[in-house]
Amino acid sequence: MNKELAQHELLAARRALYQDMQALHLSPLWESLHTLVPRQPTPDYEAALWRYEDVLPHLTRAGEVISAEEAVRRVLILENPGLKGSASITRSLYAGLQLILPGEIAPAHRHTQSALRFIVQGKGAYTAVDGERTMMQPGDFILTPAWAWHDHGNPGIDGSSEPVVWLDGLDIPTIRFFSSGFAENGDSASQPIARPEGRSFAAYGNNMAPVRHQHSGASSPIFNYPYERSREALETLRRQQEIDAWLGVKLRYVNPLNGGAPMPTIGACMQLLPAGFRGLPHRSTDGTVYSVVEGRGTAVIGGRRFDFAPRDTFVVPSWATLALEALEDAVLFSFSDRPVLEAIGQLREEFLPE
Ligand code: 1HN
Repeated sequence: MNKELAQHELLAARRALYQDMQALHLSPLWESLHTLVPRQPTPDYEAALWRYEDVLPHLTRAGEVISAEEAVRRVLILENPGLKGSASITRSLYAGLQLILPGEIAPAHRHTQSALRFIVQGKGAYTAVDGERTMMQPGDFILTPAWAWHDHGNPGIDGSSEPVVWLDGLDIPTIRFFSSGFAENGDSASQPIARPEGRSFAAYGNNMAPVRHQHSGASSPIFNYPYERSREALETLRRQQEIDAWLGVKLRYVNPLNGGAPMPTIGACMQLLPAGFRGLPHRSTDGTVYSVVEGRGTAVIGGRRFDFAPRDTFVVPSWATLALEALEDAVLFSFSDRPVLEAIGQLREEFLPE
């Protein structure tokens, strides 16, 4: 028998083996080893940008065709073009833009998925989390920790009211991965108020903590990190010339009780890029979602240019290089699964020379 024929028969025998194994749900590792253990991350989702200008008309139409009550949450999911049908913006995270119109209520419920809200437009809406309400202002970073009761409402302020839009970030795909999701609805649309507004921030938002009351739980006891404070911190630091060549001025939100991330599965940051900033490229294994608060500029993601403007959302995949450029002073909010990667020893980061 010649060598080629022998080879041909061997391949046929392999195919027959694979075929016969199928019914037993067995498959040969050696055919997929390299894909299973790549030399470096090969994310199956893409860099993408949603212009607020493009999304808003659809969100407005959604406001015309469905009430917040009927929808429960009136949200347009920002689905990664590489992950169609998955309701995911990265492999581990979900993002969506939520609209609540004047007078509407999004009813109380709770779930084991952790959520954040980043306020994009409008004033006069509140969110209630575990018995405490907070009014939401553009740029505020708000937490809904796992299993916390939460509802939203838009009563307006001083008789005037406007539509309010925010970016929701949830760890839905992570919880789906672990098949650990639970949810329940509240008894009433608005949960009972147990504490006056501002209690959590007064107790934990000033580099101090109550002496006798022990906060329990894996998430930060602060549930509204106001934009005013974050913006002022960035402004002070930039005036002192602490401009990082890769990140501009960048701060991460912390749980004041342990210095860690605000929630176990989601970390968040706010950064300022001074006008004219041309950042050096960097990459990390946490796929990251950005929301533009102020200023226009460009995110160069894996060599592709995405021009951004206020209220736009963009996503940077794991291990894709990101270089940020700002035409005007720009402020970017971002969130990612970084605390999970850190906890399991999977966070890698590189700051490249150019
Ligand atoms: C949710 O509870 C909210 O509370 C928003 O505003 C988006 C997406 C999926 C599941 C629950 C909210 C959500 C969500």
